[in-house]
Amino acid sequence: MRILLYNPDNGVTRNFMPHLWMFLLQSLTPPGHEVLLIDGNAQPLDEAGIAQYVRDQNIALVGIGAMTRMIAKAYRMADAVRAVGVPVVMGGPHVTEMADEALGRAGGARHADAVALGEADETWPRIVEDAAHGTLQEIYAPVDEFGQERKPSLQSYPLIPWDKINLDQFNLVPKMATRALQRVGEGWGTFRIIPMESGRGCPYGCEFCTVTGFFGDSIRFRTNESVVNELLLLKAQARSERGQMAVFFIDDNFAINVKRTKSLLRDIIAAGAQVNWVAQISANLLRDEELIDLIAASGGKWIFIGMESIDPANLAAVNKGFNKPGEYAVVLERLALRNVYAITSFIFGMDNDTTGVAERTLQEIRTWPPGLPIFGLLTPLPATPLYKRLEAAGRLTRPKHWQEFIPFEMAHTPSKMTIAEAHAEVKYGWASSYSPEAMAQAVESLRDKPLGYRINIFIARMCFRGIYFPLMGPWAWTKLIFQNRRTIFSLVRAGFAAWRDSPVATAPGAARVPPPLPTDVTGL
Ligand code: B12
Ligand code: SF4
Repeated sequence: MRILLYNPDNGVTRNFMPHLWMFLLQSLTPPGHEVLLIDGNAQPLDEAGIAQYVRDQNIALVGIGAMTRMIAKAYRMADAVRAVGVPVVMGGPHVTEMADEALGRAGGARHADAVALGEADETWPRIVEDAAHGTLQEIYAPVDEFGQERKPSLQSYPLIPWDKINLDQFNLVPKMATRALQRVGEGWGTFRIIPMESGRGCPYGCEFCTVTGFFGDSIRFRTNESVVNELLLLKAQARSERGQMAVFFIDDNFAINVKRTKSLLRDIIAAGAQVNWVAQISANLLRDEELIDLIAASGGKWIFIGMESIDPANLAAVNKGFNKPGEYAVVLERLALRNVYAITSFIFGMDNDTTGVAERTLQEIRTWPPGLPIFGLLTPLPATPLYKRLEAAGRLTRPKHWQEFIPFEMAHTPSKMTIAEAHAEVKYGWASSYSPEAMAQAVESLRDKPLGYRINIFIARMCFRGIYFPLMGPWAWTKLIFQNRRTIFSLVRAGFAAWRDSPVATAPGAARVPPPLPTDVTGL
């Protein structure tokens, strides 16, 4: 049987990284079936396109996974597939919470023939076999023989054959530059960010988060050996194509068990399996200096920190009182000392927020080492404690906000400001943090660091800006480059100065050698 796994795009931004679930389920598919993957972020498709593809490729089962914000598109694509007579199974965080909606039991249209609830590692092989025999059930739940919910162990994690998967659609280097860049430094013909999990689960239960409900508070880890082997495979693959590979450890809280994280990082270092990596770690777990040393030594470059707010009252209200705004600066300084930087995520529209919250937050941010601040709005995702609280209080203005997804738009009324004011705060946060002046300031604040770090922060900022101000075409990029021409010029000038003073430039025949790209240019 030929199976298509499809992840819709969100219609706003392009994801820089493929979705792990597709590769994982592909690896867990029983033998005898062929699995094709389409990530809508890399290969955009519309309803007619997917219907045509399914017919042309003789697909017998389509699996669709989506977060809440992509679910409306996911349903439209599922409808198009079902209209050509091919069954659809859906999975992921949204349909796990809203299975009746997907199955048409909540008063609306039916979009899926079957729904996989929760983690599908153990149910997927059964789904495939049932589909092959024409006996697809409506609901697949991960339960044991007593009907109790069962969380898959990650101890026997499958090998994802990254070296055999065609990853062309996820190469971030433009095709036309591949040949030339293969010859630069260690090779930059390809650059991919690969999602990898080392563990699952987070017990903290922040009010707005789906994770504790979905993955449960049972924390599970892969073996160190399995993670290290996957890193070695990726490293070898990058070397063989004269390209670069970075890893995003998508664990919800990569250091949730600090002892285990340290042991993993030590094993990575011992095996020489370092690649540049990014991971999500909550600020309270970054108090440990030894952990930060190991992060830096094992290739860690960016740490995503869910700071959410600089107001302790806000944090307490969403059950995230373990975040201590007073220690944010110290944590960031400690990371920066080891040349590790932070993606700092903030939420506006929280119950204690008043107008001016963006500027107050920015005043703090400006005192920190440069990083990548991102701003969002408090969003009641289905089945979260936040959703239930707002629903009970009658504060949801768009209770089914996912049916008509509008980016950066609230679905409930904040307590101390209007919805429009909250939107204006987010806009202000992005515009001020990613203006040409702010970019120049971030680069300038690293003047004592090697050039690679300055280029790194600049490129990362240009890309992150695209989350709020989508950079969808060459014109948008040209305009952005023009606006930031002074910073770009200063970096190019510094690059040539460094090259001119280097021993390479003064060696005989040096004029024919292109300046090497500074190592760590992407930082990722
Ligand atoms: C990595 C990640 C991202 C990446 C992007 C995704 C990517 N390319 O991987 C980045 C950092 C960009 C990101 C951004 C956002 N994310 Co995010 N992200 C994650 C994270 C941490 C890991 C996802 C993952 O790969 N998990 C591991 C895999 C194995 O698990 P999984 O995807 O759930 O798949 C399993 C099952 O769900 C099931 N399954 C999934 N799909 C399918 C399909 C079929 C057919 C079947 C049978 C089974 C199945 O089987 C899999 C194996 O068990 C999750 C949290 C989490 N732990 O999952 C949040 C999470 C998915 N993100 C979330 C959110 C809210 C966002 C943002 C909206 C945040 C924001 N405010 O900006 C943005 C939006 C991004 C966008 N594209 O629009 C929420 C989604 C909640 C929801 N109800 O939709 C999550 C759950 C975190 C949370 N705090 O609640 N995210
Ligand atoms: S710490 Fe992060 S993953 Fe854990 S519950 Fe809170 S927001 Fe979710």
